Amino acid sequence: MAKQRLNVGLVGCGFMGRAHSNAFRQVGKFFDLPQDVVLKAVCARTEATAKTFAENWGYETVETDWRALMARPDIDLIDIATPNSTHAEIAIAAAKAGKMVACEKPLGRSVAESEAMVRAVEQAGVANMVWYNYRRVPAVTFAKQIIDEGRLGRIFHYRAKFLQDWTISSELPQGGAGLWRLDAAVAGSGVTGDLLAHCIDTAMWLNGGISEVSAMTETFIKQRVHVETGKVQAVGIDDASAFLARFANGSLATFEATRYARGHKALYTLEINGEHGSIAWDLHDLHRLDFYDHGDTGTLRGWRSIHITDGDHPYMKQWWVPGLQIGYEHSFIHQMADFLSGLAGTGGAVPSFREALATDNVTDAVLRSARDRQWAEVPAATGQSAS
Ligand code: SOE
Repeated sequence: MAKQRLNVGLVGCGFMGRAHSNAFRQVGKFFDLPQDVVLKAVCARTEATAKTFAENWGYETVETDWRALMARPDIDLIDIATPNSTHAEIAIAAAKAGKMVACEKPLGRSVAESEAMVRAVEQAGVANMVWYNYRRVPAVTFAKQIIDEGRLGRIFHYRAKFLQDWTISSELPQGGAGLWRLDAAVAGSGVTGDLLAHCIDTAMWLNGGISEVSAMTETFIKQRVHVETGKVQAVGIDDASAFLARFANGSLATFEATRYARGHKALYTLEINGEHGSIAWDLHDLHRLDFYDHGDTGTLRGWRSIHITDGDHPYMKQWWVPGLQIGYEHSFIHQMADFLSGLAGTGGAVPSFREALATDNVTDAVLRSARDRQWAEVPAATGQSAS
């Protein structure tokens, strides 16, 4: 039977535009899905950029204004891989045009933007997802299975860190390609929305909703030249952010993210301690899950490091033979595979816009708490999916 075609219109040609395009190209080759993903159009502000990108990845056509994609009947899914300040406008226009929407994280720059985006996709009834890709690293998905099977028992502690060091130099400007992450007007926030958002998404997926937080943030370099104005301007983002949290299930947590941890490039780690066992995971060794089972015979008890490369491990039978590893880019492919199988009603789930809003409610409470120097409540999370 001929497969349905799902025509993608990508907006944005940076790091995430490449990660998403790779997922679109690979997903149908490794997963048996009811749709064929077609790279229909790519949009960038300059034609030359769009054309070079289109030639490299195999997009059929190019646009230089994303609005043109909305008017095209041959586009089914709008994929947003642009800086945060453009997410809301593009997503809302896409929903109004009846397109499915996939959006890079975080959803909006603020809760208000994210709520408007949720309203738009829900009113239009269009499929939607946010690229919180780390859920789809097989070891992290396997951690979810272990927790859901009750192997850890009651959870007492959740600990997560996301450490980088790429903004330590005061010579680094703010604004422009990549460096828009340092410009609060474009990014919304600093490491809270960029890095902690990943940790929070994974945490709530694994351990349920977060009810309150107590945070501190710091901007170590308070002025930087702005690429667009050429002037030295105040830096409005948080360079580092750390918070204590209580989950709705009673467990306690600590979270930390920074771009000033010299020597760490992208060290995302998490550890969960429960009544019967613990698990730990580290992005630098992403194909391993460390597991401690208190039910083991006393003399043999100890942390085991499970190589998540067996055909029985999540997603792994789609890849190579047992023992051979996969990497970062595969998490995006898995997310696309789940999105497509979810569309076909065969299960699978992704973080929807509504779930991503729950993450934004936490990051918003983190920034509020840091500003007010007191505990902040998180509005009740709704819509966290079970898978
Ligand atoms: C920032 O350096 C960044 O690229 C984030 O924007 C991504 O979401 C994260 O996965 C890696 O780090």
